[in-house]
Amino acid sequence: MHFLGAAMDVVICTAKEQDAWRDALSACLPEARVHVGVEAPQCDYAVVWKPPSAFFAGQPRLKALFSLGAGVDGLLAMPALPREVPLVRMEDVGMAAQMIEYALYVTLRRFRRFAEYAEAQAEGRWAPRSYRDRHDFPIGVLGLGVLGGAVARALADFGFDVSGWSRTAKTIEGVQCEHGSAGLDVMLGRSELVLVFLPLTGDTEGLLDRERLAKLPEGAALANLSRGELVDDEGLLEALDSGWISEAYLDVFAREPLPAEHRYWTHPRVHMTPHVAALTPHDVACEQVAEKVRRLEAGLPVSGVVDRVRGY
Ligand code: NDP
Ligand code: OXD
Repeated sequence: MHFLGAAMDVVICTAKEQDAWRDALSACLPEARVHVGVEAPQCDYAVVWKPPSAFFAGQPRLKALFSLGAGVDGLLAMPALPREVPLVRMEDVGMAAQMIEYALYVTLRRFRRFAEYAEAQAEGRWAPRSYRDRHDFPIGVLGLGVLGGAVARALADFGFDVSGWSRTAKTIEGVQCEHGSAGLDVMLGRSELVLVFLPLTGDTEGLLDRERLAKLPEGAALANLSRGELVDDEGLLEALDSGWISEAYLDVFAREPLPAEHRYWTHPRVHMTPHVAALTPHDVACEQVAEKVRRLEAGLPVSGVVDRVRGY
C-alpha cells in the first residue's frame, strides 16, 4: 500500500543475496522505505537482477527501473518488462577495475608465454624464448564503453599495442579506434589477443562466427568477458581443435551454468571462469542507485538510461 505524501518506496528483487542488497540500499537511501521481492507493495522505483516475470505485474507505477548489472539483455528479453518505464543500468561501480585485472592476467599470461613454459616444464624441456617488446604484442578490444574502454586504456598505458572497436567512432589516446564492419575485420586481422566487452544485442549476437574467427591470425587467443551468445560455440571449438585459435578464456556462456556435457569443460585450450569477471559490489552499486534516485526525484537527468532500440 502506498500513502500519498509518505516517503518514497523502493523495491529490490534479485535472484540471490536479496536481504544483503536490501540492507545496502537502505543504508545508502535512508529517506526511502526499502521492500524486497515479488510480494512488495507498489513502489516508486525498483532495483532488480534476474527478477521473476510475475514481479512486474505487481509494480504498475514505477518511475524508473534499475538493473543491478551492466548488461540488460536478460531484462530486455522479458515480455513482462514495462516498456514505458526508463531502464537504468549499472555504470562501472567497481567492475572496470576487475575487468582490467582479468584482462591483464590473460594478456601477461599470453605475452610472457607462461602456458608454454608450464608445458615445457611438464615435458622436462628447458626452452627459453627470445625477448619481445610490449609494443609488438597487438591486442584487440571489442566494445569501448565503460568496461572495454577502461581496459583498452589500461593496456595501452601499460605499453601494449591496442586497437579497439565500437559502434560509433571514438578517440582514445594510445588506442587505434575502429568502427563499423570494415573496422572489425581490420582489427581482428592484426590482433594476437581479442578481448570481448560488447553487450548482447540483435546486432552482436553470433558476431564471432566461424568466418570472423578465421580472420584472426593463426595462433591468436580470445577472451570473452561479456556474453556467451556473442560467440558461435561450434565455430570456436573447431578453431580450437585445429589450433587456429590457441586458447580461449571464457567467463560467460550462452547457457549458465554451462551444461555438464559441454566440450568447453574439458577442452585443453579452454580456460573457464563461472561468470565472475566483474562482480557488483553491493555498497558501491547502491550508492549509484541512491544518487540517481535523488536526481530523478529532483527532476534531473541521469546517465546509464538504456536505449531500447539499440538494445544497450
Ligand atoms: P557499455 O554500454 O558502456 O559499452 C558497450 C560498448 O559496446 C560500446 O563501446 C558500444 O559502442 C559497443 N557496441 C555496442 N553494440 C555494438 C555494435 N553493434 N558494434 C560495435 N560496437 C558495439 O557497456 P559496458 O562496458 O558497461 O558493459 C559491456 C558488457 O559487459 C555488458 O553489456 C555485459 O554484457 C558485460 N558484463 C559482463 C560482466 C561479467 O562479469 N562477465 C560484468 C559486467 C558486464 P558505442 O560506444 O559506439 O556505443
Ligand atoms: C553484468 C554482469 O552485466 O554481471 O553486470 O554480467
